[in-house]
Amino acid sequence: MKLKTYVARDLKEALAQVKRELGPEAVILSTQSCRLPEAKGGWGRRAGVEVTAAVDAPPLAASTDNGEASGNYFPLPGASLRHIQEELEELKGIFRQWLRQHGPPAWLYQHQELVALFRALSKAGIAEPVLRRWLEKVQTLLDRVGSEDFSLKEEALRCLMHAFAVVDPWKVQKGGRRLWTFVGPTGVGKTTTIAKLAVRFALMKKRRVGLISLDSQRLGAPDQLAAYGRIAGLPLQVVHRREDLTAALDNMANLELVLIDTPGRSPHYPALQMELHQLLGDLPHLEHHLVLSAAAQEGHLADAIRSFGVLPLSSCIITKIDESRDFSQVFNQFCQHGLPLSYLSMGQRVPEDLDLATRRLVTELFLRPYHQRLYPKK
Ligand SMILES: Nc1nc2c(ncn2[C@@H]2O[C@H](COP(=O)(O)OP(=O)(O)O)[C@@H](O)[C@H]2O)c(=O)[nH]1
Ligand SMILES: [Mg+2]
Repeated sequence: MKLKTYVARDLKEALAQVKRELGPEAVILSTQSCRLPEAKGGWGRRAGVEVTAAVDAPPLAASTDNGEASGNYFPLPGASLRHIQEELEELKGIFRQWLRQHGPPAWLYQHQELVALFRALSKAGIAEPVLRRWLEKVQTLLDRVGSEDFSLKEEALRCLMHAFAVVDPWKVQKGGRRLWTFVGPTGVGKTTTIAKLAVRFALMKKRRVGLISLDSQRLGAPDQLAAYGRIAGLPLQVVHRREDLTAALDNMANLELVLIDTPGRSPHYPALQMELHQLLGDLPHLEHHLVLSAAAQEGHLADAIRSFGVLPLSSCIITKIDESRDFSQVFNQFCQHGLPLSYLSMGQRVPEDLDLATRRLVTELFLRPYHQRLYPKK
């Protein structure tokens, strides 16, 4: 880390010095007013500003052997050097985290509203790669707009909103019937989400909806869906094998939307991929929606996306948002993965507690604790 203190007449001049010498990645550690030095030495009466800034030093030139490709600082001849290297990596991690949590880059200091947004993102738990990509977009935005007068904060938030994908599954396909399967771990809310969608599309949007349950392994599992089907007056078929599923889909050929419930499985279940493939693989016109709980750990989300990703996933539905205080894991995961979000479930009530995922809603959930400050009521 390179650390340096600059004294200038005002903040703008000091920041220009920082940027010139340390580059745009520099972070401001402190600013304070001071008296400017006089030409003949000593301190004069004129007020100035003292800025201390730091920048992450570039790695030392790597040695020619095994450390080079990975960007390691040292070669790895022995355990002690490896230990030092691990310590350095750890220190780098701590420094990066410090930067993410406390350090907007110097160039951002020209725009206090963006500094506030940077701090909110860091505190909300944004992942470092996501933050870095956002800063790149903001920098491009600033280069493009120059000194034009418009809401920088709104535009910078828009950059964040485009860091992940959303989709309205109904609108993806124009006309024709939709065959949606719901896959995911056990107990995440697949059947409940199907019930919410069934009631909405059948009773509120007056669409012709049918239900199929492949969830036949748990005792009483299809009963849950059957109960919702009865309330909404919808046809339900319970099937056990792929052949039965094809026949059931033929029987429902006149319906506009068929919602297919599947058995829940842990992403670590060894036979998961084979089972999914045998049951659903290559069946034409099926759109697979992965259902995941916001209360799950980030690693679990990543594992589920990977394991269920043997099917071509159309979207992900996030449930139990009401049970999770921190949306950053979901947010980071979907910024980095690219799988679009379609619906967000925030409670058990059928059909009320379900929303279409929009860019604004997802961003608001992520920045929930800073909502008042970032989205003041007009
Ligand atoms: N708090 C909360 N509970 C939910 C939500 N969605 C589903 N549940 C509950 O989670 C439990 C399991 O739901 P279920 O639909 O049977 O999960 P499945 O095994 O994936 O089909 C039930 O008690 C649901 O009421 C949600 O968004 N928030
Ligand atoms: Mg179920």
